[in-house]
Amino acid sequence: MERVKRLLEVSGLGPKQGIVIHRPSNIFYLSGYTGEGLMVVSRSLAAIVTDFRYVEQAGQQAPGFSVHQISTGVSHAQVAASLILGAGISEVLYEDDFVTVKESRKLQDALGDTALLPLNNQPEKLREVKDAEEVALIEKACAISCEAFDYILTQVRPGITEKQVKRLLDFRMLELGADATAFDTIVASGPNGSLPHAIPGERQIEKGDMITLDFGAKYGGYCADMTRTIAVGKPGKQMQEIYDIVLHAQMTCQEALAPGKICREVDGIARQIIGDAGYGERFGHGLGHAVGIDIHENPRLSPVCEDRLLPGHVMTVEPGIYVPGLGGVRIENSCLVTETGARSLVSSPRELIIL
Ligand SMILES: [Mn+2]
Repeated sequence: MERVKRLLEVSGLGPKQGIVIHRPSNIFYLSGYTGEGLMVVSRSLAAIVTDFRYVEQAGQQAPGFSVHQISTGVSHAQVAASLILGAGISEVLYEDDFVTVKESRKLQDALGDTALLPLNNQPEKLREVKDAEEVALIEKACAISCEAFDYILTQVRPGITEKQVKRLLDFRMLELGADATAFDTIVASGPNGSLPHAIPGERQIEKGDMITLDFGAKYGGYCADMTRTIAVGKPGKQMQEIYDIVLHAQMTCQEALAPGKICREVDGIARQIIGDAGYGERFGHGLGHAVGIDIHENPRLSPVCEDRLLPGHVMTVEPGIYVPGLGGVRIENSCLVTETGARSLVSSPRELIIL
């Protein structure tokens, strides 16, 4: 309930105001509940509205919350509205960037004169700074991912397909205790490496290929995110050169992470290094993003993000260079910003591994 209290504080919620949460990651953050439904909180309310399938689960996962079951002909919106109206609330904040138009109309219909106003991502703002418990879960997710990476190095050889590599990597993460993969694993070999978000296919790995593996385990509801580009046999001269540039950019930017730094400026370091090396046009995405319950969270290490880094931010640092027809390199660590600097939660070596 501590997180709900903080949400009420940061939102400056008055006694006649309430908050309805629909986004599953926010519901999980605030209560621990992972099922379907919605949440209502106010100075006097902490409630989960769900259907028969999740009533028992909600009671177990979200102690301190009352659980309200919808019934035939009575929707989530109607149950939420009756709780809100019963508590004398006249203004409701909701996630206007998530709730569908149809659902918000249902809610407004059920609320009558009660105003619906945007919540302005207050829960997501709280989620930016991770507490020790959250960091421990991300660290565990990263440890599982690193161990799966060690394993996959023993499996990759000429003839194996991208899809087979993905399957082995995913299966190993699950064997090591992952709840799931944090996102769809990327395996991009040879020329496919120029696609930053390549979909693993039937291409067989060949001697001389570089292979980009972007993956992460999910553990206790939290995501890991790491990328390594490895080589099978000695790579060509240009790919080796690209690797060295990306490695230099990754190391320099990770070194630069520290509380007080402006996100845009850290991104700028990578853009400078890669630009000076002549590949500026081939690095078209941001340097990194925060990671937590969701794989992509704020703040972003992007050219436009003015946020300052804080202790407790977990940021990816993932520069890349992508050359169509040739291939690509990306190296990514998830890093915890500490009181004095930052440390990587990903321990796998970043230097080129040639199998
Ligand atoms: Mn990432």
